[in-house]
Amino acid sequence: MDNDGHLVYPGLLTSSAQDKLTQSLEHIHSLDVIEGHEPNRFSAEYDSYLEEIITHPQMLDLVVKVLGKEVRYDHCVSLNRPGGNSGIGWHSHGYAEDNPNLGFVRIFFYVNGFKMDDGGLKVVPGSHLFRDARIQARSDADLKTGWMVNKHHPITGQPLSIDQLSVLPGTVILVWTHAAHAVTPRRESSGTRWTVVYAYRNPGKPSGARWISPEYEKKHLLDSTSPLKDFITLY
Ligand SMILES: O=C(O)CCC(=O)C(=O)O
Ligand SMILES: [Fe+2]
Repeated sequence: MDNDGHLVYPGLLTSSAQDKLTQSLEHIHSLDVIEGHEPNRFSAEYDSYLEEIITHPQMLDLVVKVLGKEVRYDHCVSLNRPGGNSGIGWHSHGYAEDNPNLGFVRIFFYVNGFKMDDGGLKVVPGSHLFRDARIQARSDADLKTGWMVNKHHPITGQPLSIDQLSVLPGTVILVWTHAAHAVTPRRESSGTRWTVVYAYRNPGKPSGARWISPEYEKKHLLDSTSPLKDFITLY
């Protein structure tokens, strides 16, 4: 995770979790968009199964392994991509550029997986180490001749390169928020790629992506009997 900027757990989600997640994501997809309360951006507030995952013991165990004990929940966004979806160009996200001790991790649940040329995630190993919140390019060629030019992996010394992933259904992928990433278009003939992302961070700086409604913020996600309550403050 720290060398590459991402970590893939192939087929980690059980088939029952995959089924429930698909139902939840179909539900989110079917809801009307209300200005300021877009269901896809506030997915956990619209679906109790998606909400339960924020504090699932295995999820928090994973988050604590990556970020340490001081963690905050940041957002839960559905990233469903129907056939014909255009994907997204190269970009990174920002958080605490001036303090490498503050981490921000995105945990993607690729419920029905993807192929590299069909709604597939692309990454640049080592790119997260530059902590650059402004990486942007429309194509692989633009990234190679632009941001990547003359850059080497700060740990291995190798020239940076693009990794095109293909993953099984039920795959979970962790990505440090500053990593360069992009998504290939979904083929017209393919069904919807069902995906949800959970983001967590170390507290210390304001987060630009913190899609939590003021009402939801008042809700106690960990009940008073949870052993995790003593060391995790989710908000
Ligand atoms: O849809 C995806 O696979 C990734 C979307 C993305 O770039 C993000 O959520 O940060
Ligand atoms: Fe992104």
